[in-house]
Amino acid sequence: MLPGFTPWPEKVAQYYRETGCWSGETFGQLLRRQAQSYGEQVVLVSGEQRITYAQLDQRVDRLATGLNRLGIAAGDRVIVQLPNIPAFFEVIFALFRIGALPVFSLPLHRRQEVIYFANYSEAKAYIIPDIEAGYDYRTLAAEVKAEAPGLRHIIVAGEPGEYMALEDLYEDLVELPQEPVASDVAFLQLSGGSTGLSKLIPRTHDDYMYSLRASVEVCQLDEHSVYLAVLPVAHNYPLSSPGVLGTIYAGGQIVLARSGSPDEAFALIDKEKVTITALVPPLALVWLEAAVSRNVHLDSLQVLQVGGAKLGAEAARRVKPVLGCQLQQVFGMAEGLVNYTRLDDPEEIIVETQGKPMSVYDEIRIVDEEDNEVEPGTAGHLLARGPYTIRGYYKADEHNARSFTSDGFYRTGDLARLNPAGYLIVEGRAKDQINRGGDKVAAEEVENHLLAHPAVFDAALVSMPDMYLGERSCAFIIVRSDRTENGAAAAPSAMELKTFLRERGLAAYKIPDRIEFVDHFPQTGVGKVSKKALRERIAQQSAVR
Ligand code: OOB
Repeated sequence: MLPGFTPWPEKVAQYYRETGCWSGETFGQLLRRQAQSYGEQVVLVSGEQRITYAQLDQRVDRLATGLNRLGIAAGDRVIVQLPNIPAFFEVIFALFRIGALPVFSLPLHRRQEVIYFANYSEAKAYIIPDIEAGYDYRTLAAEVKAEAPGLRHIIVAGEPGEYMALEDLYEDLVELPQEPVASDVAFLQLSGGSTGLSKLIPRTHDDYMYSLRASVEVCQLDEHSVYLAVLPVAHNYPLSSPGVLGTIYAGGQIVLARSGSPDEAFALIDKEKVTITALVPPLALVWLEAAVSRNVHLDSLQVLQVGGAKLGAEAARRVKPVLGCQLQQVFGMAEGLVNYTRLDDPEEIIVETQGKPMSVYDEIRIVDEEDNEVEPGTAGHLLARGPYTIRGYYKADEHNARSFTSDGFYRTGDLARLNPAGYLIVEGRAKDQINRGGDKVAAEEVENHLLAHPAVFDAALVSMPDMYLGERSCAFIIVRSDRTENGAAAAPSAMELKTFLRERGLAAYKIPDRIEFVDHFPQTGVGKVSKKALRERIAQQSAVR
């Protein structure tokens, strides 16, 4: 078993097996099975390229052979930072087949994030594209390699430069080592981070496969489904809710988009007869605007999923009349629990709630500060436990003690209430995180980077309301007194601080949208920084402007 992984207690695991939640199938086996059932059907469409299930299965075997020959073996961790291209699928399934673990990094991650994941996971290899969206990942890899001594291989999907070409690793299949078992950890997914840096989330074949099966059922996917992948596929939502892996589970077809722009997406929906896609709320707003102004109807589209952040009821109400498809709200987390509104739910439920747990085996509780259940219908802290919700982060004992109850419930950090029909309404957040239109920013992480600036005495990052993204971030800064006394020249400007963070190699979505200089922070009764007061202050200030 992977060191640093917290398994489900044996009795619980047995129960999930007996009830059939955990089927014992691995991802490597799933692809093999689908290649047998749907061999000649197209699984991936990327530009002009069309790849069938049988072709994908063969390419995966050949890549697994090459990766294995390179020395990547069962249990090894490999950072995968690939955009929505076929190589993403070949790489992850090849790793699954040899029992190596993808560590999912998002395309927007930069030096800080990748170095941290590489060292935290003790990754042996790092797989990148050459240039994507104008950014050269080989330059990033050089910087990462210098700070992550454990990285032995850098593999490039595309022009390799000084590194190794992924294409050269496809070899004739020789015998592969024994495949992993379904109770093994299949990969490490990223958390949004609530205190400090993101934690890694170990997901097993068993638990993740179950989440696919339940998602496919709720979302009614089958072999005729065509899923458009707009969001970066490494994220849990487009990966598995039901996402690209759910589509493979159902025998359907995946259409890969490189961006979420209506120009690209609408054309793909029309051309490939897409039936379902998934967006975050800001993108859904852009699509609604674009559909109205261009007077387009996305005829084949049956379901538009929106999740990752809260969708306003007003926007939710417009989806069906404007786009002509059913809206499905998705409230999930990489740690496990996923809630969906059902496709046949009444309009009010679909528009006003964030759905209900996808499985009857999900257990949720809404509690107060003392972990006592609140009165039905009142808001409280959402706790979750179940067959696909983790029991601990990877190698994070101290953090785990705070993030899980003694009886194994995950503390989601979300504030929610239940309506009488058992649907969740997200009311806010207790965790110190900013949800920037679906991109999660851990306040403490950004504060620590700000504190590294010689002129910064203290920093507090909070959310401020934003019409488009839902929330943006605002950093309140106290400048060192010697700086302010020495005159304006010595105190940094907001622009300088942003540049400082960017040059440190922090993902762009974590750079504060706004910076406010203050003399002191408001305090809570016990002398902590009152982020609530700071949030109220910036909300008022931005409303005045
Ligand atoms: C998804 O996963 P993560 O891990 O990036 O973020 C999880 C957090 C939740 O705890 C919650 O705070 C927020 O994102 N969230 C929502 C939401 N969906 C996610 N808040 C309000 N309304 C929603 N509909 O974001 C994710 C994973 C799987 C499926 C969907 C989303």
